[in-house]
Amino acid sequence: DHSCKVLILGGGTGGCSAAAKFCYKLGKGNVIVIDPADKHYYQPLLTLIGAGVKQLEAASRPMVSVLPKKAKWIQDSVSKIHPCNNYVTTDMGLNISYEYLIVALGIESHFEKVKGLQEALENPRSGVSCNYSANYVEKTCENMSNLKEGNAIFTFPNTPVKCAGAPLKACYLTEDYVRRAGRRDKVNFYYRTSLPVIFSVKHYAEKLLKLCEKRNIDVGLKQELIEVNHVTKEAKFRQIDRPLEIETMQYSMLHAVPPMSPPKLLAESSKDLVDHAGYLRINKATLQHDIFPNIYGIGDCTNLPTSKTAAAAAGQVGVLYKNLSSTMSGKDSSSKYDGYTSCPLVTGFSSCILAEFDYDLQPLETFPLIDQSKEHRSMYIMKKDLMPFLYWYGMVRGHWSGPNILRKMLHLGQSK
Ligand code: FAD
Ligand code: UQ1
Repeated sequence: DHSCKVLILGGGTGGCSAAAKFCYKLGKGNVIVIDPADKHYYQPLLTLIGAGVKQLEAASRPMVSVLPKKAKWIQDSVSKIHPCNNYVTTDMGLNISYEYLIVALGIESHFEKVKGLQEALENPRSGVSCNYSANYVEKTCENMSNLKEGNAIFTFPNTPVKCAGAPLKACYLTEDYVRRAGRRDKVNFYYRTSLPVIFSVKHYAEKLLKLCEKRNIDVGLKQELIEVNHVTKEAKFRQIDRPLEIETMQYSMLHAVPPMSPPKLLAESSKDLVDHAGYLRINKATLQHDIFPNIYGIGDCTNLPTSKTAAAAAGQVGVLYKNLSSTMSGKDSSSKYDGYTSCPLVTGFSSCILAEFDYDLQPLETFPLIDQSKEHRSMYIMKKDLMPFLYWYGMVRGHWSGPNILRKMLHLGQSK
């Protein structure tokens, strides 16, 4: 069995970035990362892979090449955390003890919770796809090119999801594709979300709604996809407020986003680890666990009340590093996370609205000279070409903690 100073559960966006920072600080032999996956995914690229702009291979690299060389990688799944005794157990039966624990397990997708969805996704001619899975993302692109007439439907489930803009991006991109292909008048577009709003930040939501109006995308709020029948090509929706009202819609193309949930092992390990919904219970400013001071959390598996994105994890990793370092030397955590998150809302094949905001759902934008609530070609290029570079060469190597410093530099002499 193993023991280490810093144990990191999950080698995704948050876990890998945190591992890089602590390996610089502590050197070889002090950091262990546990993750069963062969590959590390840069998930934000999946939106563009679904649209056929990038190839699937560009979104992943072998886990071994992305994790820091000075970290020890144990390729296994964590099955239980023992927070009172400072060790974890894995599927293969290893016990790994730690002085400090960083939980970065991400969020789970549950396709099986929508009746018929799994079968529809597996069927190559169903017209159903999902950008959230490497297995089903390429079907989006195939379905787009097969979309000649009828209804194209895009859904958002009745749970928190990662990158809350991604379901809408899939809709905009498909609409742009069909328009460019000269078939726009033969296809009807429907965006169906469980949420009461199109986007949680009013400043951007207004623009996004106008865009839907202009492009003739029908927006339906508070509606949840509950069933897919890929033989009859029907999708069933339930009104969130009136659960007995079920609407059946015919589709030619369906982009379905699954309900998501926190990793079950958190709540199963100890009720003290999680909040009422099962997310890791950490302080929203310091990222330190509410009950266990030697545990920190980062990313999608936490209860931080902000939108779950890689950009948010970038904003968190610098704060986590400073505060856990303080904890290690017996000091109080003093660095504070402001809830920064960002969502590059791709609205077409050469346009993007860069939403950036904080815990209060107020815009917290990096670029002072442009109106970020409008569509820009520059923001599309940033999303497509600059961000992947910043991710692979900056973030996962421990050199990118979000645009905080950049924003302050660009705003020198301005009020915000
Ligand atoms: P992840 O990166 O998902 O990592 C979790 C890791 O935990 C995985 O490697 C997994 O294998 C591992 N794991 C799971 N269970 C176990 C276990 N039991 N034991 C050990 N390891 C385990 N973000 C943006 O900022 N901008 C975007 O434009 C954007 N677009 C997106 C589009 C799509 C389609 C998707 C799917 C996501 C998008 N995101 C975007 C969100 C972003 O990818 C996530 O928020 C980010 O990856 C969260 O990082 P994380 O470390 O919390 O989780
Ligand atoms: C960001 O930091 C980040 O994480 C690496 C993303 O995820 C891919 C983003 O999409 C964005 C927009 C940011 C913020 C960075 C800048 C330069 C505004």
